[in-house]
Amino acid sequence: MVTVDRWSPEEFESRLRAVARARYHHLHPFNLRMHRGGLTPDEIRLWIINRFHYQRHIPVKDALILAKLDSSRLRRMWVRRIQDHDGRAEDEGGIERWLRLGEAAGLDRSLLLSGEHVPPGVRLAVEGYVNFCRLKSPLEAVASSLTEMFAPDLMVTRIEAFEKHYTWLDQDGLQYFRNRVTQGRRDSEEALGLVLGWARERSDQERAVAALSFKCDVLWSLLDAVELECRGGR
Ligand code: PQQ
Repeated sequence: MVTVDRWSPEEFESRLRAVARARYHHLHPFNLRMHRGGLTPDEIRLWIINRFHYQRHIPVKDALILAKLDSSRLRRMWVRRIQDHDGRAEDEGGIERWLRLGEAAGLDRSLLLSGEHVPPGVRLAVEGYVNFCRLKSPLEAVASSLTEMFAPDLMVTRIEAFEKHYTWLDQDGLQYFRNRVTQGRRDSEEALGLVLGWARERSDQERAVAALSFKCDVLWSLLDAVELECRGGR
């Protein structure tokens, strides 16, 4: 029987980072265009509407992960993510802050909440992520969140781009991104610790890398669908 050596923790972590470095959506043409100031106000609005569809499903997928965790310590850790998005009261949390981002861009919150203007490609990408977390092991579900290792730097780039190029948008609306810089760093450090500790075999490590790769595809496909909408849709 051939046994395959487990990667050292350093090798495993560097393989995870390499996947995200090469395939995360910071390289997507839509994001590159956003960062150099090339999006029209309507394209920014379309992106906000479509990304809201992603945002509103994050606490749903986190609840599915929560249900897989078998200790109070882990559930306490993970439930905080749901509170970060849903808030502890009606007018708090990331979802509320994203609705305010929409308002800062001149979009009524009822439009975002209606789910109108969300094309099939975005719906499928988001549903793919939620179902992945519903059906896969805790290791794979948590590993798929590790795109967040790269999200804080992207948020910083995005804030700078909005401050420079999209000054027509009320800058108070950027609070969502400002909060995510710290939340994303903390969330990804916690998730990385779990993934490094749980992956005991080389096959687990490979599954974790594949899960992260899948999540990069989700984010990439979402922006492909937004880009298609910008060009007039299907
Ligand atoms: N990813 C998660 C996750 O997988 O649990 C949660 C979030 C992300 C967020 O709350 C985000 O705001 C977020 N934002 C971006 C972005 O705007 O580029 C990316 C990601 C990500 O990498 O998955 C998340």
